[in-house]
Amino acid sequence: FGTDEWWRTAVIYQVYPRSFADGNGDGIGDLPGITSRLDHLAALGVDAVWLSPFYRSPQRDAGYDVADYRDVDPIFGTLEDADALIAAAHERGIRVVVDLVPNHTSSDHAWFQAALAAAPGSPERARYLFRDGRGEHGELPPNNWQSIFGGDAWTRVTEPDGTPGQWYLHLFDSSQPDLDWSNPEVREELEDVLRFWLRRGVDGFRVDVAHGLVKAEGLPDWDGHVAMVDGSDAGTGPLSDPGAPEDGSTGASNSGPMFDQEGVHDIYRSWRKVLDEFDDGVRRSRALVAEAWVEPLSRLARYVREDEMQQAFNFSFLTTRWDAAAYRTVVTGSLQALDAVGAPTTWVLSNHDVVRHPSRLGLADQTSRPNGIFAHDPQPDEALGLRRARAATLFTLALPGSAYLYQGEELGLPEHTALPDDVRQDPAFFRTQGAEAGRDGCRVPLPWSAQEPAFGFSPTGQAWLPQPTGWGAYAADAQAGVPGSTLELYRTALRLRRERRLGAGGLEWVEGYPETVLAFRIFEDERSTLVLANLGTQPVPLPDARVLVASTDLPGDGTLPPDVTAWLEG
Ligand code: ISL
Ligand code: CA
Repeated sequence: FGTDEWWRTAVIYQVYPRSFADGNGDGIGDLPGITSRLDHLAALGVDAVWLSPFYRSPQRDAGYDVADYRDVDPIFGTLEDADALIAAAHERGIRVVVDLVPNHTSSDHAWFQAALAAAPGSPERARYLFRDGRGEHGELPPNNWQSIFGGDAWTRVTEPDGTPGQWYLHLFDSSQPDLDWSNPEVREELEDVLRFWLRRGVDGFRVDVAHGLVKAEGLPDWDGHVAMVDGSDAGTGPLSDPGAPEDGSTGASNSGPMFDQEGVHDIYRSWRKVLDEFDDGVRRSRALVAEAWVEPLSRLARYVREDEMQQAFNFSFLTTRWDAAAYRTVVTGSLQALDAVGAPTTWVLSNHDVVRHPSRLGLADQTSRPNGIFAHDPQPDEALGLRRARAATLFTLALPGSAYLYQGEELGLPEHTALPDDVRQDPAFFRTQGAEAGRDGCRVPLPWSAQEPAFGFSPTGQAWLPQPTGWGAYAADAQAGVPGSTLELYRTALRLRRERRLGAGGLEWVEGYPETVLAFRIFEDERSTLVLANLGTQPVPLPDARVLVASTDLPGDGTLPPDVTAWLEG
């Protein structure tokens, strides 16, 4: 490891533990499974992994409902397995970022169980947001907030004496009670959790719902928009169209009294001090990355400061239409917003909450669902989607800053659009009464081998979600070493990105190409790389320069076909 600020240009690969690799054959991915597949990540050429939650949890929201922040859930393994994974990753020069879920605990957490057993007004209740209901008998929720997964954001408890009692706030599922971050005990406990994992050697934290921890004083009613996980709008009362932000960001942000309150920044400043305690001068800069659905990007940039977080996810590409002007706006807006605070931006095309980008980009109508979750109906054009996805990946990996990859995108995996309702597990699906397909379709267990049971995901052939037939064609062993495969494209792109230090480069737009072509140069040291992405419908002539890599085989007639990106010398 170098002593540099590694996160500035890092390619960070998201592992979703339950779907990555199953070591013990119960059909659920686990930590030993991840360790056994680290060579895949080393060969891919990523700088770090981000592990979605593997802590003790009833798994009602796939681990984003933590019952014990200091232990590994038995389905994923043990603390020793976590130590072994961290050590094995470090041996390969791969840093490890873990997920921290500070906005809410699981309702199974000892604190919440104690709160239920205690009286209103007790210190046990004061760690969460318990309030008396409105109405004559307290039968109405304390305010009108809606859960991001659908329905009221409040659930009423039965008091220990058997009478109907107070309500508690949950921005997500009712099994995810929100913590009260104005309580010093909550702050101390989570800082101690940071230290617990830092002592085990992690290199950083991805902070879940980073914009949500602090709520407006008095928890006032709100008649604005709540952008739901499905991209629809759960706003109560009169809706005003917020319009598309001018910097091209998602339009799917959360705003209102439950999000992006000034007080959150104070929390992250003290976290940063905790991380800096562990600055060893070798693996310097343990990093914090905010998952914050905040806009405009200038507002997001406020999470990324010298004394705060190093990164925030830039979700803009999740909602960008296949249109060169739209991408140009996002690139320019993102670089400007983050340059202003002296930090690199991040680029995200897929994650465990949104439709995989090969499917998203194959949809006829890409504008209707800002957060990318399918209704049951749309059927993407998978061939077109994959072609565009490869082009999108290639120009994204050339951009200055840090890039996040979601497991399976290096295999070109599409969304599983045909999961039967009775196997779905996402609470967002259940709480919307199945009106939306939910997020299971991007969480299907990975195919490692075309030949083995469960495509090599599990030694027994079990898989917690069924894999589509035909998944074998995407298997890692079917693509490794095959020229033109998506896996080889990713490997080549990451190798060139590292060799040519693209993430650290400066971007300059190149004139003289049609409007429908993204054309830019990345300058690094004395060299430059020309990137051309054809988002139009006609081939365009290529300049007379050596092609370093192209997202799809070039025809050899000196043109760049539609839906293809190429990197060229100079
Ligand atoms: O409201 C949103 C967008 O408008 C959501 O994207 C929301 O901010 C997001 O769903 C938060 O996601 C994270 O926390 C959730 C968990 O279910 C997700 O998997 C996780 O990524 C609750 O912990
Ligand atoms: Ca397992």
